[in-house]
Amino acid sequence: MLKIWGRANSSNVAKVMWAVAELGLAHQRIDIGGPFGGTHDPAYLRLNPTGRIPTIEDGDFVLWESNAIVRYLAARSGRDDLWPAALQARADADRWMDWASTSLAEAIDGLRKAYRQPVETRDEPAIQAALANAVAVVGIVDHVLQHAPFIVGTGLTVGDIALGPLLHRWVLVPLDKPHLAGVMGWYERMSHRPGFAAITDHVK
Ligand SMILES: N[C@@H](CCC(=O)N[C@@H](CS)C(=O)NCC(=O)O)C(=O)O
Repeated sequence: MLKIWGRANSSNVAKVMWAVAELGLAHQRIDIGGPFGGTHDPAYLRLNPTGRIPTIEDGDFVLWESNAIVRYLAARSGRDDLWPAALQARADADRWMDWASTSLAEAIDGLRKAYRQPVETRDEPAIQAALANAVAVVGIVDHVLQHAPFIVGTGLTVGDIALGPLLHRWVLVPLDKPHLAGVMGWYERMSHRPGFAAITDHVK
């Protein structure tokens, strides 16, 4: 059975869990990382020398890096709708995966670091700067999603899956933020998918 190493509240593990749900794959997830520890145990480092999560074991095959895992699982299931077969649609979806892991993750993580401080060390100008940056970055996806139901084409792709946990964190940000109609419409539509709804129960 497919083994998935990583705690459920990790945004990168959540991508894999959403993919597994969409694909209907039997799996076993093992809590590791964060408060569970274990990511620097020699046995885990033999699977994943970065000491990060997620990692999967598919028989003898081991893979780490969440985006690569999501693409592998889609291809393994022959789902060329999820990881599009058409070259340009595939490149488009891949691009959103890369962008999510770099620009979007950086903006959301920066914002979370700024506001999740004890009251006495909260730096309000820094929070507002991080918020303005995040609004600009999330605004890039919002612009696309104002005119399209999914980030690429007319169906769910690995691009949406990579964006999902981070846009969920954006929605949870408890600050006075502008209403981004494209992102909020997408979020509402995704929430009807059991695989996405399940990850939002864990990722906070
Ligand atoms: N680029 C990697 C990043 C992996 C990563 O940084 N994972 C975080 C959790 S989201 C981690 O391992 N944190 C340490 C921990 O949970 O102990 C991927 O996409 O898989």
